[in-house]
Amino acid sequence: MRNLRSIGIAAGLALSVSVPALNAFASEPTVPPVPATFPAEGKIKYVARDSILEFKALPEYHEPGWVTEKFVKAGKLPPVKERLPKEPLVFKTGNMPNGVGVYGDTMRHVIGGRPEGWNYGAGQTQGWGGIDIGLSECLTRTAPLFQVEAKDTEPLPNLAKSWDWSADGHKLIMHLVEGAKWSDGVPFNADDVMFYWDDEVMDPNVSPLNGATQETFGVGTTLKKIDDYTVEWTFKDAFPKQHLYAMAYGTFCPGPAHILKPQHPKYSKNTYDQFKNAFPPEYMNMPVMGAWVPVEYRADDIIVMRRNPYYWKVDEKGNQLPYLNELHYKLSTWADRDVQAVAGAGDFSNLEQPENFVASLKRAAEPNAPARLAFGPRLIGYNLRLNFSANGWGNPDERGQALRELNRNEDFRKAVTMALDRKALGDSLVKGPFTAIYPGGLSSGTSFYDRKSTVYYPFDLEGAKAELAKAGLKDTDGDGFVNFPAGTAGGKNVEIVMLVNNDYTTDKSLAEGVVAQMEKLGLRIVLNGLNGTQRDATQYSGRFDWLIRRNEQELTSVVQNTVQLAPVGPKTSWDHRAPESGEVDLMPFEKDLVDIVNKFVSSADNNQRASLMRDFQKISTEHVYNIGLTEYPGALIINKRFSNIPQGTPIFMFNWAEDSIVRERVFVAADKQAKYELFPEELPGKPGDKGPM
Ligand code: BQZ
Ligand code: CA
Repeated sequence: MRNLRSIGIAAGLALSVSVPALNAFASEPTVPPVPATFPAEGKIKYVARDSILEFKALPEYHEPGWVTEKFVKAGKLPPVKERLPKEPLVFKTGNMPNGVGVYGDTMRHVIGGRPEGWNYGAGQTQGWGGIDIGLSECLTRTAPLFQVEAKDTEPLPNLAKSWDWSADGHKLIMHLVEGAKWSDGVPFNADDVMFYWDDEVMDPNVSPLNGATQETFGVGTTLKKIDDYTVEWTFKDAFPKQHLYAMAYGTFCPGPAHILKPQHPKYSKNTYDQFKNAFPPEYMNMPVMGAWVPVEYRADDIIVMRRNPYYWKVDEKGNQLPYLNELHYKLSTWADRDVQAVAGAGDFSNLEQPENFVASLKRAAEPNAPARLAFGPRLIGYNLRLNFSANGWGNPDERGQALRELNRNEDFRKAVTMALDRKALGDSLVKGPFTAIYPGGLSSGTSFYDRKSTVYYPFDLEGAKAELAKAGLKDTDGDGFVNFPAGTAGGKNVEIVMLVNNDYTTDKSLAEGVVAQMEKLGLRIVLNGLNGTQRDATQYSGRFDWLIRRNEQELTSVVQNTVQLAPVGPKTSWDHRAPESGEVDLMPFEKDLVDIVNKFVSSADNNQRASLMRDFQKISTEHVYNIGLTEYPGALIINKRFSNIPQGTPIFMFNWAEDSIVRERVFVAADKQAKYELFPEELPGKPGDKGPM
């Protein structure tokens, strides 16, 4: 019989040596628990894609009476028929929940952002919350597709009224709406499309808001003008239908070339900075293709928009849209948007901060509540993202560089993810069935989600500490925080700067939760809280170690902003971009993710696409590519006086609800109209003029 003692010692040694290892796998990687159900109301009524809109000429057109009386008869505007395209975009009555509407009234938005200026194409924000969505009309439109079954969906026509693929699928001929005009009466045509493409997307010195680059539309893609109303895309892949989604909001919404071009450095003595800032918030009546035009701006108070007399969309009776004459954007906070909406002082909110769930639900449940509140799917999620660039993006100092090397160390990332108590994080926002364990990767609310393909490293603090030790970090000076190895960053405590958006209570709550939980692991986190605009600028320049960011469309719809799933190009990822060299230093598993995304984008086979996304989910969660914190449902809050709000509209999927409810066909019945208009019977003035006319 073998010497019992030696077995004992060996076993003992084995036990002692492998204790951390044993602990590390005390919690085997698994799949996330099935999330609790919650009171989601408003089942979506699914419709066929072509039942929503079409382009066609109608026998007659109409406009609000006061426009005819005060503007057309006074010779200030041509007759409405001349202000419309040959074949305007016609919203079909069958898809309008309450049918053809009437003119009048206002929608009062409240937003937490602030306008930098009107140069969307050069990367200026107008304050979010639906402003840029309303101003920007894009080649295609996807937000209303939430009501179309995933299998037969394809982006809707918009500024591009139709498109044809070449036989080999490498070319796409796109036909633009003919005869549409900017809100100042100047024709819209291919020159606007080409200015956006050549002088904003393709110009490396210009970064449009929402970050479109050449790779957004496929590596190597080109675009050229054929004639005033035709442009031609050329793609490396055959039939990459996916790119039609990238031609929707956020990434292909051309600005007015006749106003922008003269300020662009290629055509003027302006610097790129002067170009970007050529249209400050005070510049009124910026020409738009959208339904409303900015006519009044009072800093930290309000932006007022008036109906665009050249808007190129009508209802089936020929009534020129929009029905609503005026839009307000009260410049407040995101949390106040919820409060004002449920109280009836504002008209709209995406309830997306769980801290406000209970109070909002209570108020909306009262018999005389002014607003409807309806929860949608679990599509609001947060991720902790690590800066993976070790070749210079953001010019890190020695400490920052050492951190990025750590971020690239899988043992380090496993330590972080296993030290997160996601249940506690969710409960810190709101108790109840709303929040769910979210390991990272695709949102559980998207049709591409597959729980079995999602690797979840459960909360296990001891196991996490073992992983941290494996990553070579020890607390060498006994103060409770691990140190860099001697010779790296002076062997000082590892100190991680985490970038957070100060505009949201939720972002700050989660950040504080992460700081506290990382402290138990022995990692010292320092918060860098900035407002949304500064956070974006800091993030896009790579000046961060870690980042807490709410999920965007690539994780909630997959088909929108798809290239943001992985570093497909030098500037497509949220947390891994190229330095000046243009090279992204991809880690091996990232190369696999990039391959998968490129294959997904160039595939038209739905089964293959679903399988590719399962592969993506497996690889990205197994390698802890992004570290999920929590996810939960949002609720749409809309004042009850509005009609034509599609039932079950999600606050966020292909885009935000400001787009999905199709505001241009929302109306208020005559007997419910309120007197909120600040500029009744007035229209936008000339570009740059003060106020409406
Ligand atoms: C919705 C949205 C409309 C941006 C913004 C803001 C920016 C981000 C994000 C959301 C706000 C509202 O989100 O929170 O409910 O109204 O505007 O655009 O968070 O800071 O950069 O991606 O969409
Ligand atoms: Ca220490």
